[in-house]
Amino acid sequence: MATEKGKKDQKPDSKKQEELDVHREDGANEFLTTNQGVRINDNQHTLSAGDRGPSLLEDFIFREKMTHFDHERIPERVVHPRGSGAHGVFEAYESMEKYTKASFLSKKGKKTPVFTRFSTVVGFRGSTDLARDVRGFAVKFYTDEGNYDLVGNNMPVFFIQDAMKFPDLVHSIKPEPHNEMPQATAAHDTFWDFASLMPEATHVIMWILSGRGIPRSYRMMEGFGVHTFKWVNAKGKVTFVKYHWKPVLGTHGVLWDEAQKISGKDPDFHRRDLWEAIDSGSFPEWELGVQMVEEKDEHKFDFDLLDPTKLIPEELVPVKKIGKMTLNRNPDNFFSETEQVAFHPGHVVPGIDFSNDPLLQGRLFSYLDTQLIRLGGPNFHEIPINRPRAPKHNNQRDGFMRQEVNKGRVSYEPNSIGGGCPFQAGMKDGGFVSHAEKVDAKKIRARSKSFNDYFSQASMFYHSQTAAEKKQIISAFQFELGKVEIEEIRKRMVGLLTQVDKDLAKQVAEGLGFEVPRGPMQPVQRGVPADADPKDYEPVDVKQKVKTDKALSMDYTVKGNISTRQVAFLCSDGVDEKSITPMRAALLKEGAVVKIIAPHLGTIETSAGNRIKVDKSFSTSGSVLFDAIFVPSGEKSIMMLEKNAMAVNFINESYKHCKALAIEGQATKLLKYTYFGELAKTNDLEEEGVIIQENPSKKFSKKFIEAIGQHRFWNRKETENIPT
Ligand code: HDD
Repeated sequence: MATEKGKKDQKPDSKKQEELDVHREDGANEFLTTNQGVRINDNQHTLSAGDRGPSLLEDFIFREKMTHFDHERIPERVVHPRGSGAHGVFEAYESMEKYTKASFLSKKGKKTPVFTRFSTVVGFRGSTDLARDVRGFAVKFYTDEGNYDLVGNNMPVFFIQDAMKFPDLVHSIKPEPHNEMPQATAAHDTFWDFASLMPEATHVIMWILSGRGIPRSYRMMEGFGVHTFKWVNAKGKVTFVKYHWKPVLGTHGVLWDEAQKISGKDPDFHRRDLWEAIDSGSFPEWELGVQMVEEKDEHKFDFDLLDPTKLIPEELVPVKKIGKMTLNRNPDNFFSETEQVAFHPGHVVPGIDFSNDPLLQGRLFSYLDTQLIRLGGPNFHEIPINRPRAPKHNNQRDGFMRQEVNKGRVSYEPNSIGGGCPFQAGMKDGGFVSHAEKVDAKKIRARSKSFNDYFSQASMFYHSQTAAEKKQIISAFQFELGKVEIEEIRKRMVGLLTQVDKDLAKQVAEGLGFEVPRGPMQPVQRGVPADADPKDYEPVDVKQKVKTDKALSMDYTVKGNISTRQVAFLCSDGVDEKSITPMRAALLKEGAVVKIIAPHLGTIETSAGNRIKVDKSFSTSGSVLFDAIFVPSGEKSIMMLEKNAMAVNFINESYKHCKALAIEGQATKLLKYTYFGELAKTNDLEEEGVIIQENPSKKFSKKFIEAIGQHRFWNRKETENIPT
């Protein structure tokens, strides 16, 4: 629930918000009514013949209520059904007029309202946030020239090169059709069967099996437009662009063991995290960046700019930051806003155009089409969250649930009766004109051979990872392929991995209990058209200029900011106030969130006899829901915690998951129950984020804050052997 304080902190400062205000409904201090506005006297009983008799058909109040309820559900999105959204604002850093005539990018400081929805792809609406998956990152800009939707993901590349394969991809990754299992995961035979036959998917698979597939927070993930788009300036000059969203808090992930446990402890972890951050006034921010390529340079790369399985390494084309998005208001109603928002890559404004990426071209059909079934007809643009801020006038009429009351006799064009209105807009009046690209070609079903390099960027991605990141990818493959029942599929997939990195393939194979298949790869039965020459579809090995790109490693991200990081204080009765108070003050000053975790809810008594409120008990919480753990001093408190298996487990698990830990004063007695207690006797664990302090000192909290700012200590040794 939004606190009153939180609500006040949220900023309804945009024109779009004012427009939504007209539609917002609030029952506070009002009478309960029917949908026709008739006040209801009894909302407890149906109308019946006597108090023990049958119900009467004439009960219009019951029938209306029940009918509405019976029709409450709409189809969930065919992909990306589970998501969370928020309102916000985009502010341009500078004019980009030289490259695009899009008005929302035309002036430094220009503000445009936005609505952004993040999502997982595979799981149903009620599934868990921490599934290993791609995350959707869709932004609707309510610009003064109409709505512009940037419908991206948290990974810059996609599974397939042609939209024709999208239904196959989605069918393979969704729960299997005979028994609808498993939920929200790619770890099953049909997906890996498909992936092992579609070598073009290898690159994105490397991303999904890295920490990017299990983000710490929606607020801590990058976003990408994926395709190459076109920007067009007022003179008609084209620049190719790739979009990047860079989170101000950095890009961070969790461990797979942690992700699985979070899914049990709090399946709404990302949803709650986004909601609470906005509610508390810690507004999430992303900078929008673009990689720009002049039209004449379209063919200067080792890969095809139209191929959505390729990225442009930042080493080759740097990302220019052009603005910032701040999400500053939670929706008032999940269904009306987050569920009914309809994104479409075809919602563009003058100055933005499409490239010929065959995946993008197919998307331009799919999104409008899907809203027709999902939102029940052609008038979904009239739903408040979808309405443009820019004036809208045309001759489209009628259809289910039409809300607009169009005046006049005219609903056609040209007309003389309506004075020719509404008019077509010339370019100077902002009329959209498609980029006049010259196309002179035969009508064929084929793909350019420039798309046939399937592995070199997958290798670049893998080789750009740190040792700890590589380890995580290897175990992710062992897990995912370990869930596959048909051995031939596992082997075929490992065969593909040999093309990425021989050692990767070897280690994955070891975990699966077989040797890397020797000799040439088995013939790939991948999608080759019936009469085509399979040779035309053979992977080609292109030596990329860029072998590694540090932007691909999450270790390279922004660090040091602990704002909104969740810190658990493990306490019990008798906790030392002198230990808690300065640490809490220091953390709050940096914007962190402190939660008191104790054996029971209610309050605990400090050693000074004061009572402090407990936020969560051990049984309703868990270390996986926190970024860092502090165990304050206090003799009696520690005596109670050492007998509490959940408390000791909390500490061990945090250590296992490479989190910052601070242990002060008498709390050091707990060390003997931990898996790192012995190590701490001989080694200084500070470098690894474990701050142990016998006596209070000012530097203590500083060191802890610095450790939390590192996010995780992935190089901590032998953590996987810690049983929790
Ligand atoms: Fe898609 C939803 C992102 C390829 C067809 N897609 C959807 C959403 C996101 C993406 C973020 C959720 C939007 C929301 O929050 O409502 N999709 C992508 C990206 C892709 C991509 C980044 C590749 C670069 N998608 C893609 C293809 C097709 C679709 C190739 C079909 C040809 N996507 C859809 C859809 C969805 C959708 C079926 C389901 C719900 C919706 O559109 O509104 O039309």
